Amino acid sequence: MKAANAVAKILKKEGVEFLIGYPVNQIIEAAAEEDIRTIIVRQERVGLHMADAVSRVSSGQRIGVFAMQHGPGTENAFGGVAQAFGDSVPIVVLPGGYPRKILNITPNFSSLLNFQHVTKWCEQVILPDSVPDAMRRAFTQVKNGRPRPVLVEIPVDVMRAEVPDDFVYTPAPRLRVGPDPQAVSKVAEALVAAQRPVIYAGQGVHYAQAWKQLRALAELLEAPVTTSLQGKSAFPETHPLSLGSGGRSISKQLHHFLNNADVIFGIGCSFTTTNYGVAMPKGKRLIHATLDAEDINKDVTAELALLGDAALTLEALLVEVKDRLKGKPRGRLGAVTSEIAKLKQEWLAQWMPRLTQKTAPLSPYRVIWDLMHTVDVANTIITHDAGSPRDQISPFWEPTEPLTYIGWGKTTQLGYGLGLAMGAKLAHPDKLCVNFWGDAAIGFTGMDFETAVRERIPILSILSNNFSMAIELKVMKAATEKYRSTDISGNYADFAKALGGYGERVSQPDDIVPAIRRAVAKTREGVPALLEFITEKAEDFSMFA
Ligand SMILES: Cc1ncc(C[n+]2csc(CCOP(=O)(O)OP(=O)(O)O)c2C)c(N)n1
Ligand SMILES: [Mg+2]
Repeated sequence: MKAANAVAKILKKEGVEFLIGYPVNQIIEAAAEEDIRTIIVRQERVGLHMADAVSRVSSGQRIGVFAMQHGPGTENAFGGVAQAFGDSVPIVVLPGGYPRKILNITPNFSSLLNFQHVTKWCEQVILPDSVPDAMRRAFTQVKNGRPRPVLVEIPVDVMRAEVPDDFVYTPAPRLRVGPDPQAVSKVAEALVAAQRPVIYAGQGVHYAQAWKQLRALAELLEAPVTTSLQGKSAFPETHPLSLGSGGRSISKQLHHFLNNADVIFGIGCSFTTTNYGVAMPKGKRLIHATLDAEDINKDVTAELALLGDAALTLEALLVEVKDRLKGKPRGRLGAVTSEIAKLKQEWLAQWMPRLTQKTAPLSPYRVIWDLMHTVDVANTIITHDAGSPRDQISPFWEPTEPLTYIGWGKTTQLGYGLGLAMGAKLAHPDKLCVNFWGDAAIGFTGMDFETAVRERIPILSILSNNFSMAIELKVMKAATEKYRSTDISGNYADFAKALGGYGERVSQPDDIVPAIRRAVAKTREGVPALLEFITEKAEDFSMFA
């Protein structure tokens, strides 16, 4: 058989249900022959974002796969792979390569050379017979260790070359590594001794599906829990021990508890320094549990550390902590939860005028608040975008179920949210999948709303249209005043309709909820919907100096 067909057979064996791609790449046709649904996007970046979400919302149990052509397709895909690398998402990328006689000859784009720094595994296949080996290596890497993209570049003439029909392919295993028992004892001791511990959960908890264990440890220690943006929804934010998630903007209770903590225990997180994550206050004792030694002592110094899968780590800690507590509760639950509740109430009271504001143009906070109180949050997967929408929604959206919020921001490409919502919908057709974005963000990837229509991926897109790059106003004062450099324009409800979807422009506060209901109903009929809310150029965020 041809090498491209061998790849498709391997994808099938690996349980891949859809191949997202953009022509020309022979694997697309070969996948269709294998009854793997092929989904064609409008540009490579969005397809990668979709594959990314498939992996994210399934804890990497399903791996998103994307294929594109050599040269332009591969060049244009760079952003999508880089975003997945930045946010540590396991995807398989299958670019074509230039024919072998001009492969790696200037000016031809080489995936092997150019994707080295945004993948954890990057291979170029020269011999047709090696295609199954390369795929085995790629799937083994993507299913194990730190989640990150892998890439196999197959030159077009190799794709067409014959490989033996009788190759044997066994799906790659998923292997877990557990922490050093002696280190676990030390950490358990430190956690039990801590007076004001805070647990900081990253997306490692999602990938290990360790939500129950996280909750058990928090309840056992009577310790409050926050998450990174990527880890958001790893702990129910309606739980009395929840501080809400980290991010650029955060809740008052999170700010207060982090600053007053004696020990911060990071589980399944990188503690990476980023604008879109809460910075750990100076002078705290940090305990760092993660899968990847690369992150230990990278941006913060860890007093103690554990290496291993988050579920195995938490399970080991639960045994040791229980052993030390000997059935006696710490006795601080009431005090801790009432302190959280008091701060939360103060914080919400401060924001309530914005969250319920009755003005036009609309307060984006009102849109978020009404959305959260209109949809079924437990059965909704929502993501933000770059720009103000992320910083507006992340502190206020309260996920109750795991993997119902896709948070991101190690790199923050405008327009990422649309593909994420579409990928989430592919993986969970039963859930309402929403992206909340601004009018600059839609400028990057908006055309792929047509993909949602054509491929029957009925997402709900919530657009905050303030006719501006509002988040840049403060840093572009002269450019705005002299040249209107932050102004942008468009009628995106009409745009959605023109592409065959449902579109509605909403400018009055009383229309927000009815419009959301109509749009959700449309998604249930299989029609993607875009609600364009005409919003103010808000510049207030829940940020603490
Ligand atoms: C690809 C890319 N280029 C540039 C940026 C920098 N950036 C972040 S937000 C933003 C403007 C956001 O405007 P909009 O989406 O309209 O949201 P608003 O702040 O107006 O609500 C820019 C230019 C980015 N995040 N991604
Ligand atoms: Mg805007």
